[in-house]
Amino acid sequence: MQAAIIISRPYLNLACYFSLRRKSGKLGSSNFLNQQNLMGIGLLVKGKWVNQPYSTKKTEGKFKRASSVFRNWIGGQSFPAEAHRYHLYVSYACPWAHRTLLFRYFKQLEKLITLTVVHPHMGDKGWSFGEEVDVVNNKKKLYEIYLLADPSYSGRVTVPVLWDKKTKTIVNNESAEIIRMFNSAFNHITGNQDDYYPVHLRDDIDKTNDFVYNNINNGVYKAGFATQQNVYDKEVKAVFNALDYIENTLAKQRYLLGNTITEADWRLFTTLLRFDPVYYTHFKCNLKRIADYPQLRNYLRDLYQKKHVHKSVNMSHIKEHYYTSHPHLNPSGIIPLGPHLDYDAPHDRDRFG
Ligand SMILES: N[C@@H](CCC(=O)N[C@@H](CS)C(=O)NCC(=O)O)C(=O)O
Repeated sequence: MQAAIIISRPYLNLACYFSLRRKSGKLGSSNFLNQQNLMGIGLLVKGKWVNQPYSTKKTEGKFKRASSVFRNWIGGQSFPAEAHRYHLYVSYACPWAHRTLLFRYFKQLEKLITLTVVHPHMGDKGWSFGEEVDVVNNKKKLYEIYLLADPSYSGRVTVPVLWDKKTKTIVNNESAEIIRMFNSAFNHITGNQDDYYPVHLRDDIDKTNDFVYNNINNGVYKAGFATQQNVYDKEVKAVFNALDYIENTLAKQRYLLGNTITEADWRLFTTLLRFDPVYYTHFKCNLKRIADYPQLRNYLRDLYQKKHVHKSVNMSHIKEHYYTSHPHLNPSGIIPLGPHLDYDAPHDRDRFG
């Protein structure tokens, strides 16, 4: 009976379902399953934290990601590229934040741009620093950093965040832009000229990014957070159509844009890495695993084995975050033990040179 309720109107009836279970004594009083956690993640409204999960009420069961709010650029007069001035807040779990971690390593910015990693569990009041000390602002929760930048901020409190220690504000909280800045803004300081967004490939990179973002990076979220069967069906099919398309491309060339590794590869990488351990089960993207695609599984290993990439990957954080932070998807909070993955296994991509 209760299962029928949850299947017919899953999201709206969660609170009701759990309150019935609690009254009937079937639900323990563990920290994980308390009422606040059932409310899920929240956001800031005019500077006040409001417990409010992503709602699909007005979007016919579809998950719509909000746009990032802080969109300043390093390199101009307000935010010049300077060593030791900027700080990055990330989660190891988040695929968007993961991009910025990768570029911080690739572009030798570790000594110039300091780092704070949030706790893997995103619970009541969103991301927190857990045991990690926020050495820059000495706060406990990420939303407090947003309030330092704008005391009346309204919006989601997301990672990554690029913080300016000098003016004490958020420069930018959009990963796609942060990696572009990291790609070139500090070149004159580091001497590192590696370019993941070369001028002659920009149009193609932008088109590929759009395709990968809509169908794969954000596609898995649209499938996983859908609250209507027809929406889920459509989104999952879009994910796998896109993966099939890329599988085809990668049968002919080493990387997405040919033989040059670009930003587009790294943006795809962070989703592929999480696919089999998380999205396949947690977001129900289970028509195939990446391990079932001969090109994609080798491509994933190829990228994983590039210099610095290991340092950016924390699989236990990834799994802990997803499986414990979305109680509407995984009410028990149990983290699956498998699958056993070996991204260090040999790959066949050298055949393209
Ligand atoms: N557009 C943003 C998206 C960042 C994002 O959604 N991050 C997630 C973690 S994977 C988050 O912090 N979510 C918290 C929330 O939405 O409340 C970017 O790419 O930087």
